[in-house]
Amino acid sequence: MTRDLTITDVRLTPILVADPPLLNTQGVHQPYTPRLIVEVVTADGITGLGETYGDTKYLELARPCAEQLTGRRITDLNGLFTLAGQVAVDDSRVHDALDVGGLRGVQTAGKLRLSVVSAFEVACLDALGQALGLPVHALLGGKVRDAVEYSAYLFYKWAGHPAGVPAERDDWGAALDPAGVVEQARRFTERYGFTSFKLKGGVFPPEEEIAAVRALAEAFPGHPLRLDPNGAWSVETSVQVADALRDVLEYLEDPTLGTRAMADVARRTRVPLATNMCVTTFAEIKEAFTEDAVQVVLSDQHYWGGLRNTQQLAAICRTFGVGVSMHSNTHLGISLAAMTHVAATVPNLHHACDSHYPWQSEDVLTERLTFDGGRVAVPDAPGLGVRLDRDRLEFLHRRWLADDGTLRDRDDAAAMRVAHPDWVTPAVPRW
Ligand code: GKR
Ligand code: MG
Repeated sequence: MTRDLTITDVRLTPILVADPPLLNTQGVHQPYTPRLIVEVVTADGITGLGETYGDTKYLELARPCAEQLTGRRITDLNGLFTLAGQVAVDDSRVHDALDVGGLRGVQTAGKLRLSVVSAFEVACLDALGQALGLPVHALLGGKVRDAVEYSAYLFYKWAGHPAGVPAERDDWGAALDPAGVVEQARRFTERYGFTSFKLKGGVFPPEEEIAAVRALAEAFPGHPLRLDPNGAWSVETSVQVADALRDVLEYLEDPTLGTRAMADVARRTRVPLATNMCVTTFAEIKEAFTEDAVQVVLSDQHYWGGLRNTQQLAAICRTFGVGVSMHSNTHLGISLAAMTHVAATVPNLHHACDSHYPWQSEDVLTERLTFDGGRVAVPDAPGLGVRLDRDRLEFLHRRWLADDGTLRDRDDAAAMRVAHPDWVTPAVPRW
């Protein structure tokens, strides 16, 4: 039967999802965080799903793109880049500004466009897979593994959001010292079977974070450990931390800001350096690889522009003998499914991927994805292999509609000021 792959409708639904009070160097997560859910509908009535950042600037760009998608075919994936490139972006919103809360390096109009394209690309692939009866990984060339490994993403954390702030409760408790971090890690292993651990750092002075990683090493001997302060340290501090933890770290992630500083650190330690901040676009690869500034690049299908760009990045890393794995920011099951499909096709994926998913108690799917032994089984059902729960989507959208605008743009420093009115985003290097 011939399918009509023409796009007849595109639906964009901004939502707010519950997020626990996770600490990072800029502040703390808001009680609710924005995401954008994309639905691409074909003439045959097939609906493909995509997901990306939901802050206003993404939504403002996604809307005109969505309007122009109608009438195109879901197979025209390359055309998505051209289309997004033709839509004007208000540069004042993004130009050379450090990403607030997202901690993904410098924000540019180009990166913003790619983050929007990625959601449309995933939705088109989901629809195409359903039309052909093939899983997304098959459209990407086929899986080379049946399950994708993820690491436990540990955060310093308050027990709850500040009193009086509307928020969902979580049962993780506080984690503000080495014992709390180890306890959180234990719960991650009990609940999900993770065997490698990443601690989000840049929150407390480096000695305290070194102590937390040491405590993890003692509690989980031989397990891969990572520490990521999102560029909060000077070169000197980064080298000291690397020295202090050289026997237990799988890698140190973005200890300091910028390719030059990362290269300085890399020259002075044998601990591999990973990044989702200084190599975030194809244009940034040449300098970083020439300077040997990073040994592992953490891709993210959202800001790299989708699943096929992620494969291209992985191929470049393979060519230059640089490791590859995956970055995560607060996300739901559609993105986890997309990430799992593409990760399944990358032969040189030798590090467990990051995922915030265990922190997200809410989702828009009829069935949550699950971690078994720290792994997500690669779906073999047509498309992404996930289904939208329209009532949940509507519920989370109504929360977005009810918000007066304070939560629609992620701002971890503003969230911190609710508890600590004097808080200003720390200047870097912080230590
Ligand atoms: O969720 O606070 C967070 C993270 O710090 C996130 O914003 C980062 O983008 O997880 C990310 C990272 O690895 O840098
Ligand atoms: Mg990182």
